[in-house]
Amino acid sequence: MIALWIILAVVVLAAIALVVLRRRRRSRVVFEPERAAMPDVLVTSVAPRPEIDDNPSLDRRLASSRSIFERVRSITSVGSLSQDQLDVVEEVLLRSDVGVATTNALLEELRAHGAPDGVATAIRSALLSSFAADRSVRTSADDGRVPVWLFVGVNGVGKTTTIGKLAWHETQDGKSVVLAAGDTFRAAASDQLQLWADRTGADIVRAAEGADPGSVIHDALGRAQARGADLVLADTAGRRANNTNLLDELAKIRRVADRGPGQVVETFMVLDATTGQNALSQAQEFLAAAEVTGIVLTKLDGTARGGIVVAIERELGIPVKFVGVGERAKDLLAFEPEAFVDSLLSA
Ligand SMILES: Nc1nc2c(ncn2[C@@H]2O[C@H](COP(=O)(O)OP(=O)(O)OP(=O)(O)O)[C@@H](O)[C@H]2O)c(=O)[nH]1
Ligand SMILES: [Mg+2]
Repeated sequence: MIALWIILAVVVLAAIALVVLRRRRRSRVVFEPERAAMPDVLVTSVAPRPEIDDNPSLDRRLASSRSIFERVRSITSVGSLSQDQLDVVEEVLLRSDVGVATTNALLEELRAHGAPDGVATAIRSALLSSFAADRSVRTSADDGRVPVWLFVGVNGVGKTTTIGKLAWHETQDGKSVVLAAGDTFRAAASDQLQLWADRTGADIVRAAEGADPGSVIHDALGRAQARGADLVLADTAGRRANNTNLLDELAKIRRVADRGPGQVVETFMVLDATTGQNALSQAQEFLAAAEVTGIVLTKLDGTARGGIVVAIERELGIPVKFVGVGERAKDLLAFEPEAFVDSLLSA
């Protein structure tokens, strides 16, 4: 009898469990929202193409740096300055990356003598006095040797792009140029330089990934001499397994480039302006390893705060010879302090 009751209870419980499970399953059904009807025509109108300004003015290229100086441009009073106005000048100059030394020198001058011709004029002469006089670029070597421009700098600063832009400028000028793909750290580096060679008609010497950069430079010099080329532009790697090797390697490349048919007439250290004061500390390391004769400051079109040009020249004592203001061939300018400072300070 008890066994009968137990069987009955089990049957009833099983029936209840079955009903509950079915309900649950039903409640888990996902209802997909109705799809929106597809439009008959996917693109109804074509947006107008953005206007491509082939040769934007310096003001437009330096827009980000110019905006920092806006507050001092708006101080139009002449004579002695109020403390508030001095504070504005200090803040703007520090924000612009000109550095503490230039900022303090100018503030002292403004406190002592005021700004008889206006603040913009006072800043203009303070900034211009920080620049070196000579920024000529050497294009010929001694005794009929092949002139070499060597490019050094950490990765990503714009060495290869700068070489491409200069190859364009020089070939436009009627020079025959050989590019030496001395960055053998990764294959893509040579491919990137090859694109510039194709674009500009410059000759290129390259080797497989991992090859000795010195031998690439050596071969490029041989090619340049055989063909009577006017200039060799030598790319280098921005990184190695560790940085000590990189600096050693640069010194070695330099020795090779300066031997036999070649003569290094310019060593350009390429710095990225958007890295601000970090660019300065980076530069110090390279200065020790390579005899740098000029700086190329790239990416001044970006979020850079143009004052870094002033700090670099003042603190490193090496002239900025070119500035990069974009990614295209035309976006490399010979650096002219007056035009640059006027662009920052003109209304
Ligand atoms: N906006 C802007 N971008 C630039 C400028 N110069 C270079 N670039 C960009 O910066 C990036 C890095 O440039 P690269 O020329 O490859 O730099 P690199 O020093 O050769 O780098 P590694 O070969 O890695 O050592 C690229 O996307 C360039 O297009 C410039 O003046 N303005
Ligand atoms: Mg490169």
